[in-house]
Amino acid sequence: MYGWNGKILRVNLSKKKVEVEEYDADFALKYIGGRGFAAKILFDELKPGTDPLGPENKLVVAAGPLTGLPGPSLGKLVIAAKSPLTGGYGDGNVGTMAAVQMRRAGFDALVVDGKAEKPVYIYVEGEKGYILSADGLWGKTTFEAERELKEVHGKDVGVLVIGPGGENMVRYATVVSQEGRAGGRPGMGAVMGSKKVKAIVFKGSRDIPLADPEGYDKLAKEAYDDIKSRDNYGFWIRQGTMATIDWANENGVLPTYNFREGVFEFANLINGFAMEAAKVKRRGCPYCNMACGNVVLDCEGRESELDYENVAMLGSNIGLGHLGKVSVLNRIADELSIDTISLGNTIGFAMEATEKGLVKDGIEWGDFEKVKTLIYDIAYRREELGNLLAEGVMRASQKLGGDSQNWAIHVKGLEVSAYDCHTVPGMTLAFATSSIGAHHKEAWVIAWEIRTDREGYTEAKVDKVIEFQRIRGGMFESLVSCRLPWIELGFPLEWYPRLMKMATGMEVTLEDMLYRVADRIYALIRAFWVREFGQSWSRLMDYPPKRWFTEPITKGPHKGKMLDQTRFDMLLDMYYAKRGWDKRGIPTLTTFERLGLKDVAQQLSKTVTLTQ
Ligand code: PTT
Ligand code: SF4
Repeated sequence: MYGWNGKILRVNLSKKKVEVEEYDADFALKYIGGRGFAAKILFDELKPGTDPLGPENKLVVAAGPLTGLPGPSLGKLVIAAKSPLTGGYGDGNVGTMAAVQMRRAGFDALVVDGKAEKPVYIYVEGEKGYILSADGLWGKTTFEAERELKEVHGKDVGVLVIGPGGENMVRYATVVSQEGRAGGRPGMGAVMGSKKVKAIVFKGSRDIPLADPEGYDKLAKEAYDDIKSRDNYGFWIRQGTMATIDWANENGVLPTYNFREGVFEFANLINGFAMEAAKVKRRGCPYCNMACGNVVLDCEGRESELDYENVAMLGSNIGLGHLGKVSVLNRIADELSIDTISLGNTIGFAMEATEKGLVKDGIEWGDFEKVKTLIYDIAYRREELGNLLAEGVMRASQKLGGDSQNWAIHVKGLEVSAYDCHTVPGMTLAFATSSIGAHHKEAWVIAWEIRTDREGYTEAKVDKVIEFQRIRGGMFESLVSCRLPWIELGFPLEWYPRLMKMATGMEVTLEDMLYRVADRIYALIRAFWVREFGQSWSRLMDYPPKRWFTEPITKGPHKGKMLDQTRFDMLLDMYYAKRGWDKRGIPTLTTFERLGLKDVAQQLSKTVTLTQ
């Protein structure tokens, strides 16, 4: 094979065993890489009911056939496992040298199984893997640990690392790299911590075998030039995702005060221009020529890398209108390896619970000093409130009771990311049907929706959600490649099959990737969820937070508006029908067969009755 290395490294920590497994072209073409590989491995190898924080869960780090090649924004990987936050399939995407070095070390994926007796880190080099002692590293922040590992193994190694949040199994602990890249919102860092793995270090030295290396280089150069010639390139380089603060506020979708409102009175103090004033440098993922990591100095004089989601969730959503302070919270979250989205969502929830008297001596809106302490309490699971919030908003609301479940803003247990949906039914459907819980990474239809027909409940919106899920959740997550060149600068999708052809020698068309591979991955992930929840699975799992249906927005241009439950249900029915899923949201036998997943259907039918 070309493009793919054809090898997966398997590390069993309980047995202290490391093995190399080979896979063939059929597997590669059916699942491509990244999320496709991870979903297949987790469905096939995890028994239903596996404890996500137990040794039987598996952590999969997976790349795709283009990952690690010089070329537009190809330095990313997927990290996946059964999620301790949701109980379903979980994954995240990180841009990191670890992606490049894993591929250059000869592997397309790493699967970690079992649990170490004492803290360890996994070191991969020269087509081999080693389990090494993490004595002296455990307890350190992600920044400290990565620096120490680089001192030992060299500054060019790729490192995936957790901090105290992951070690203490905060259910939304993430995995961090390069002091400002993070991935795995649904608790992938907690899974690493449960296995006592502090870090995974990759060092590569070989070239990835390509079908046409010269042709590939020429094409990649043209692709880079195309990106640079795009109209929005200059502004993107200046603000990156931070420009979204103004856009979201102007359009009334900036999450504010625990998703009660869509506009924030201090938005101009945390927007892209405020960021530009504090910016000291720009960083990015490997091989990216539109690097968007905006590094600012926070108000403690330390560097912090900002993105829209971080700032919205730790800014407007918790009532904090001061970018320097938001930057401190963001940097601490990275040091401790806690997902900023779930963190800001959960803290916003705690502030509302305090306001409503459900939490005594809790925390007020915008109280920076108290939030800072609370983040450490969450990471170390100390104090009652810290420990409660470390469980995530779904479990916290179940424990607090009252009507708090109505304003616990999550889907399937994953906290909603930074878009208020009181007035955007299409984006609501996107959150509801995302394959890991409420994440915007798959169908970010909101900009299109606001531009076209904001409040309509239309078939066009269902089509758009599915189209974006195919492109973003299917193609980009399996390739594995950054989607921002396409979504932000209009870099055409047609480049990817061309690059694939040069790299792999295989003719994989866009149609194949979107209508076969992507749909297959969605059905497979859905099967994983349904198998886990068994008889208790129902379409209610795909319902968005109650707040958006029951409490209208009270401020801004959309004052008085909210969603309509009956019409949302109609959208959901339409979505299921178009996907070939039944009214419970379960793929039918015909759908599984059409996607080459007969074996999955057989497995799943042991748990639930499948319809024709
Ligand atoms: C992603 C989610 C996002 S999405 C953001 S900011 W965004 C938050 N970033 C966090 C962070 O930082 N630190 C932290 N402790 N927690 C964080 N949680 C949040 O995680 C990121 C970019 C961004 S910035 C986005 S949109 C795009 N995401 C991509 C994706 O998902 N897939 C893909 N093929 N390409 C993507 N390109 C863009 O990458 P999750 P990164 Mg991230 C510090 O992880 O779990 O997927 O959630 O990867 O390397 O940091 O790049 O406005
Ligand atoms: Fe990474 Fe940003 Fe480049 Fe995407 S555009 S690869 S997120 S630096």
